[in-house]
Amino acid sequence: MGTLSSKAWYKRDARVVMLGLDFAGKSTILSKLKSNELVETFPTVGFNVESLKTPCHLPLTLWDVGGQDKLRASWKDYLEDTDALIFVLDSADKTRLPEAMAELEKVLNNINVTGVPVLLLANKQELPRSLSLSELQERLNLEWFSGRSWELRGCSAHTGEGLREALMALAGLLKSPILQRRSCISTAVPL
Ligand SMILES: Nc1nc2c(ncn2[C@@H]2O[C@H](COP(=O)(O)OP(=O)(O)OP(=O)(O)O)[C@@H](O)[C@H]2O)c(=O)[nH]1
Ligand SMILES: [Mg+2]
Repeated sequence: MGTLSSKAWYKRDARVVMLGLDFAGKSTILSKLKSNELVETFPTVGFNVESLKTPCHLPLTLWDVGGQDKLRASWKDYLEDTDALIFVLDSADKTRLPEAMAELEKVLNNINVTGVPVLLLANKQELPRSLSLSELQERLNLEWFSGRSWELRGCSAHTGEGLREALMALAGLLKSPILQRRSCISTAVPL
């Protein structure tokens, strides 16, 4: 295990991993955040990664990992040393919501993300058929989030709406809870 100081995000860019089912819009979000452009995407095989800054200038490295079923077994490989997780939901796809929730539960149960803050991004909010944040919240099991900071935010990678606010929320999530978690680890592990 590395030392506390080598892991502290404030000594390097925060490492943020973005997961979610295929077609949720992760890569579209990443491009929109990076260049403010709406690009045509292809299903991601492997990952994309970009360096970004939050509106309050917090530097971060954002990993966008492919979400197709056969790729999900590799999600765990990205979770070590992660400072925050973003889980993207397709708000307009009610049919696949149970699948998305099941994958979210699995990720949150991964030992490497114990206590790591989570931003749930309900994407595609501009579509008229999309579920509202309160409808989505009703379907979450709040027990999955015990012992960690989390937020549910809506956005649209197509219009860009909500993305700036999402980054602000992410910055807020990154600020203190992770330090608590790290100091818990440092006292629990004999030096
Ligand atoms: N209407 C709408 N469509 C979106 C939005 N964001 C992404 N999409 C579309 O959703 C489809 C999938 O987007 P991607 O960004 O490739 O999805 P992904 O989550 O990266 O998918 P994988 O790489 O397979 O995991 C594309 O056709 C996007 O244009 C949005 O906010 N609104
Ligand atoms: Mg992708």
